Amino acid sequence: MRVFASDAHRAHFPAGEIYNGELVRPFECPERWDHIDDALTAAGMTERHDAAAVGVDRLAAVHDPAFVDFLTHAWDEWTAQGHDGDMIPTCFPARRMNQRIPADIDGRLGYFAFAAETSIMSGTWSAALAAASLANEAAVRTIADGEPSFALCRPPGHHASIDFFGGYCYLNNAAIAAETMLAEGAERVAVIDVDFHHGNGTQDIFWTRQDVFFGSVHGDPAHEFPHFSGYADEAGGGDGEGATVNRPLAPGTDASTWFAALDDLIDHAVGHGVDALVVSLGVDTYENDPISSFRLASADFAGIGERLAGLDVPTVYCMEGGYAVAEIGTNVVNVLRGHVGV
Ligand code: SP5
Ligand code: ZN
Repeated sequence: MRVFASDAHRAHFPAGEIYNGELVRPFECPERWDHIDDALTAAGMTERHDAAAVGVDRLAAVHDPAFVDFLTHAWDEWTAQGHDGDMIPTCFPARRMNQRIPADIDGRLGYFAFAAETSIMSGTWSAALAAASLANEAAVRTIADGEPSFALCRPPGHHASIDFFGGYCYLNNAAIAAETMLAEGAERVAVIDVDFHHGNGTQDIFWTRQDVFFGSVHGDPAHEFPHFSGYADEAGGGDGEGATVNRPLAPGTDASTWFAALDDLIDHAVGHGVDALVVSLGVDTYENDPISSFRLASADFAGIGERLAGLDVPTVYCMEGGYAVAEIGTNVVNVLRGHVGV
């Protein structure tokens, strides 16, 4: 397993997120990366590959240029207004409101956000761009030689869509990896999302496409974030009909039920035809995750890698969520070990 990682993530450490009515230190924090890095090293995965900055053409394959432009300049516009706290969106274009993009930075912030727990600070853009660059580079290298890669992306990406951010995500790293695999010669990519939360951004990006299959197993949106995406009847639209498969599961779901759903997703991906795989790897399905409700034990995580390796295609893992900080490294390494069979 080849590991792509960059210290650039450290520039992103917002002071707070709104959680249960309070401003708390964000669950998505730099120590998550450190614990994964340490566990990889302890497991003998000591080499780290960095990445050249991903080109604007690769970003544009996934994201609206106006959104990328917003993220690039948001902090400078904010500080030019004399604000010095982190940017937290507070006003959103709801049903029947005017969808025109405002001139004001507060208005633009709400326009391009779908959730208020995701702040923007001075180093957010550089960190998000570095994470996307790791995913892109991992995809290039894995298509070139077939060796599986792990992109230690932070911030994560699967909630970010064409033109909105949220759920701790700004650029959709996994979608960028999938597009790069296609650009490098893959013909049918599957994105399998095992994060506790539905990968609404990835689903939205590939909704009308047959060349990218999207399968996700996650907390039922009737009960869990992102609340407005991930129901079982969401199956793709237009030319993408049938190329999206969702398996929402009840709060408290145990490993045997969860793995049955994963096996089902894998069967659908194989049925669809797959020559390359991107895994949105969240380990917030862990039993002690502080914001999630599934019940996978640390040892269970190896089963994820074992099953996905069974697809036997070039594979890129992109890091998504997982907030039990002390155990996140063990859980991630168990997945990767399961994949390579050690
Ligand atoms: C990448 C990733 O894992 N992002 C997750 C972001 C979740 N942020 C909001 C969490 C709100 C939890 N509310 C739980 C409601 C259960 N009834
Ligand atoms: Zn998650």
